[in-house]
Amino acid sequence: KVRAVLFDVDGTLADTERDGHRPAFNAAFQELGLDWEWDVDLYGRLLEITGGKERILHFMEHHVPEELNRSELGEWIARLHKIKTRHYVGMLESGGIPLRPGVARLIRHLRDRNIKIAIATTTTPENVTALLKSTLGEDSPGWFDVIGAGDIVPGKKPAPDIYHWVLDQLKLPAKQCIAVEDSENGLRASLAAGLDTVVTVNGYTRFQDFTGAKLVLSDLGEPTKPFSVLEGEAGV
Ligand code: XBP
Ligand code: MG
Repeated sequence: KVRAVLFDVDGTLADTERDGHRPAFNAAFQELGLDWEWDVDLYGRLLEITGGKERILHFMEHHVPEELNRSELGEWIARLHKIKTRHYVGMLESGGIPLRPGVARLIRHLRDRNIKIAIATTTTPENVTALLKSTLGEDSPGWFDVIGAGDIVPGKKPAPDIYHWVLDQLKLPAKQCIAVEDSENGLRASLAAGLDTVVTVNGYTRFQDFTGAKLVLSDLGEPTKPFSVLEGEAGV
């Protein structure tokens, strides 16, 4: 019996990467007077590195190695990333990013059946709360039994750390839970934690390797008409 569903955030709950995180990184670069610009293709490649701070460091190593000479590099990246988070949260607060199809319905369905819901993500905690509040309402972060996000674990996805942490907090064995992911990195993390996983692909992830997933879907679906109408038409 399924006791809990663990949701990834970016790419799974909402299409946040291309038109959310990416422009927020670019706005932060601009604010610090850097002439870096992450276009859609480059960002797709950079997504291989999970975690915003880790992604910035990787970009610097490969594209602007001379910038690595900055003193206190770690602190400087953290400051740049804070600016990025401010831009991203601002975007969410102005209602910029909707949930993907079927997400709100599935969450409602699980809550109605007393199945626990949780978040297991690499993104920064503020980003998660801002997304949930702006799409599902002010009190929605409280619907989740556990929210695992960001730097609370040492290893980001594809390491299973965040899933282990969330399962620990839930006090449930992996076998009684399901993960919902959108990417190969996310799937590697959930599988390594022993979770059966449903993958909902998006523009950046659809050609990735989802070997081991229980199910790979284009999205979580939304009926084109209310269920009552569909049932009437089917003569149920
Ligand atoms: C996706 C990530 C994050 C976001 C950016 O996480 O790897 O790094 O791209 O967010 P997930 P931050 O799919 O696990 O939700 O800049 O806050 O890291
Ligand atoms: Mg994801």
